[in-house]
Amino acid sequence: MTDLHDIVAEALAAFAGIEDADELERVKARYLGKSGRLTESLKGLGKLTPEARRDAGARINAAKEAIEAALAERREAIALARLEAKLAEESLDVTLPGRRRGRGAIHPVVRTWQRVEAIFRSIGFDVADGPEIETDWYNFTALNNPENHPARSMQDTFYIEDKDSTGLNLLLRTHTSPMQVRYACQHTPPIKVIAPGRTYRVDSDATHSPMFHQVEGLWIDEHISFADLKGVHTDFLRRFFESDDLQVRFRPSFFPFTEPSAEIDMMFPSGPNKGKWLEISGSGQVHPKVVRNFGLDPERYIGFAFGCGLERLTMLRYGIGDLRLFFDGDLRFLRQFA
Ligand code: 2U9
Repeated sequence: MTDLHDIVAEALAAFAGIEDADELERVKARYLGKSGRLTESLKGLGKLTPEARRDAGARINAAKEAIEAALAERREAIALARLEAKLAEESLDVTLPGRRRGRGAIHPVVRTWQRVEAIFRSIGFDVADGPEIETDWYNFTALNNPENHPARSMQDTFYIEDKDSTGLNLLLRTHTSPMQVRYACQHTPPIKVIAPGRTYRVDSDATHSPMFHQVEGLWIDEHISFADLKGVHTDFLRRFFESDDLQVRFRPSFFPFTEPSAEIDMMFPSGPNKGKWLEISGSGQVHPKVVRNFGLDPERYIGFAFGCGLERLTMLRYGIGDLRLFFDGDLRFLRQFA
């Protein structure tokens, strides 16, 4: 029994150098395990007298408690060291700037949309809004499109399979004109309104996208003329392109909803497009049949309308050569307008 002190001293010394929790448990087994040194000592107790056994038993227990206390202390020290190492590894640098949500930006076509609205509002035009899913009455019939017009075909127009509650065909509007039809049916002249928005056609190549944007204008009053349309449109283009010397010309054309109709061309006084006539809008006097569809007398009221692509306005303003850039979602392109 004299070696009990040695066993305890040896166990304490062995535990002291251990840094690893598994290694500590393995070394513990050497002293407290089934065939550990202390367990072996207990086995010798049977050969002793009852008094000697009680005395030796008490000393073995004291030795066991001393080893267990040292073990518990070491376990705690190892766990603490592990926690400290982990905390040091994961330490936060509170001086770093916080992570922010990326800041969005207005799409260049929407920028144009906003500019167009601001310019027309400043000269007394209201801005109409309306549904992108339309009936064929508002999109085609009210605008004097003949029943067999090719624009009505499935090749050119996206139709919706469902019909509306009154059985009318539904489609994605092919122009923003139906918004003006709705507006004109709900207001009395003088009517001065623009209708900007998304439009849809079955068309997709380098210069056409199945979804694109238009702005159309409508002015209905009693004593106005083509000169008023030309004045308003010229003023709009000069302000939009920030060029007082920009020139405008009208060329005869045809649209089912206007008669007479005209294409509007413009020419920059400087820059890469200097001296070139560029097509920018369509326009005309609103067809008498269309005026009648608003519930107005075409003998009394005269209307002027124009229509223009927002992508085209944006490309000419910023010198963009490819329409697809607007719809690819490439941030290298879009960031230039942020
Ligand atoms: C009503 C009556 C008439 C709007 C008009 C055009 C001519 C025109 C095109 C230009 C380029 C569309 O984006 S584009 O492809 N538009 O040429 N639009 S007159 O006429 C109207 C509108 C509403 C009630």
